[in-house]
Amino acid sequence: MGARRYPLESSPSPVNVLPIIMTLSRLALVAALLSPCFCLAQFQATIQRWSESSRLAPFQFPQDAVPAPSAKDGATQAEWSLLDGRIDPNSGGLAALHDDRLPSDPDQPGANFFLVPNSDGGRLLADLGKVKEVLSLNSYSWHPAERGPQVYTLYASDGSSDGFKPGPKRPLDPTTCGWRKLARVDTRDAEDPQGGLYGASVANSGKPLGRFRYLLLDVERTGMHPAFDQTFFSELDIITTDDEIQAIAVQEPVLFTVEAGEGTFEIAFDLTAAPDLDAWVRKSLAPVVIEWYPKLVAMLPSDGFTAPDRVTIRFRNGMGGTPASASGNRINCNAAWFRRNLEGEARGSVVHEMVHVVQQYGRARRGNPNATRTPGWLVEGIPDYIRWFLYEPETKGAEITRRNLDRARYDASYRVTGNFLNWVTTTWDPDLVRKLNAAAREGRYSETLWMDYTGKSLEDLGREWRETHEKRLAGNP
Ligand SMILES: [Ca+2]
Repeated sequence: MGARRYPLESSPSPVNVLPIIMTLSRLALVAALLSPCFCLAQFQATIQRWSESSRLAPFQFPQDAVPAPSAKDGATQAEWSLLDGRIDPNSGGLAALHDDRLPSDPDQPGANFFLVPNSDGGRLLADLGKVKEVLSLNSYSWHPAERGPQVYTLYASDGSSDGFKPGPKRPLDPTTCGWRKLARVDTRDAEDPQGGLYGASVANSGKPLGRFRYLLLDVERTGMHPAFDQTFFSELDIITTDDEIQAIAVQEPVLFTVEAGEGTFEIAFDLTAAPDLDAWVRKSLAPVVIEWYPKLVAMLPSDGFTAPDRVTIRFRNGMGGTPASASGNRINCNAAWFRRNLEGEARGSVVHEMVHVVQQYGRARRGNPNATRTPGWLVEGIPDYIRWFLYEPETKGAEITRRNLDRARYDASYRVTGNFLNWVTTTWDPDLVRKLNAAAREGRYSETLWMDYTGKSLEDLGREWRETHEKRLAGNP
């Protein structure tokens, strides 16, 4: 089994308050010193991140600078409440923060805590039930893109001081009502994309942070996306000297990794959920992927575009009726469906999903609000054209027959559109798919392109294509 780790950031990266102070202007510094609310964070946070594609033993960070998540820690039994903000109903709620369970997938809303889109974060309160000696607070998050990074300020209190307020809502500064500011955690960096596994640990070099009963997190949005930038918090641990913590059992992913394109690409097959498919993947699927991923990349170029060089093909349970899906550089394969179709459509479905990995049509809209949206029938038609007419033409899987002639519209998507694209390609423009793909990826798809490429409108092409099939089927009953 090949298995490799790719730490993006393996050394502790403390959030140091000093440089922040030094960048304040003189005026701001004076104002800050005059303000009774201004309070320096007392501790630094250690931050570690795994890139998305590593996904080896989730949340086990290099050299354990950030410890792996714990079970039966102080947070497990604490009483949690949300003082400000609204919990996203698609999330796992507050329970996901301290249930001693971890997501098994980079994009698993129900296994994380997060706030509603378009919101400015919120405040989380943990009541340990009594004053305990707190050693550290560790926060973990996991998301393929903008919802990975964490930004929050940590406060703590033993609840004993005069004027202590147990639930200070925004905009009240907790340090004015009996709280200490322990640290500010900000895992963002300039690197893009921001996806991955994040761990942050607020600790004091092995010594206690202090004796506290209450911990308060003022959580901010990450600012990485206009709406969807609320962190997917997977687990929060509060480590105290009272607790006999245990490790959360994490299954080591079973990975089989291959190189393609003379080392340009690396493709990892994640067989954790389907170790029984190991032999088939090695013998039957891997050779197809090694041959076809570089071919697809070469077939679908556009100016300045670099296709993902690391792809993960993961076999999963619980995908219902969906055979396979793709998101970013990840392909999910329905293990149950694959087991039934190993000698049938299994390999071709991976070819289809690999085309989606190369398409990356979402990119244009991220950088350009005026980018056009490519219609879904074409997004799905291109992979099926490549699959049925270039990868496995001998299977004749996208034929128009008497049975499906009634449904033969150019925009019927998947294999019907694939058949249409094949007809336009062979009849009018052999370079059609390459050009359509480049336009779609660059956010400039428009129906007029069909006229530009073939001299005929899309509707006319669709009608002629259908008539060709009608004539063929009439003359060949
Ligand atoms: Ca825990």
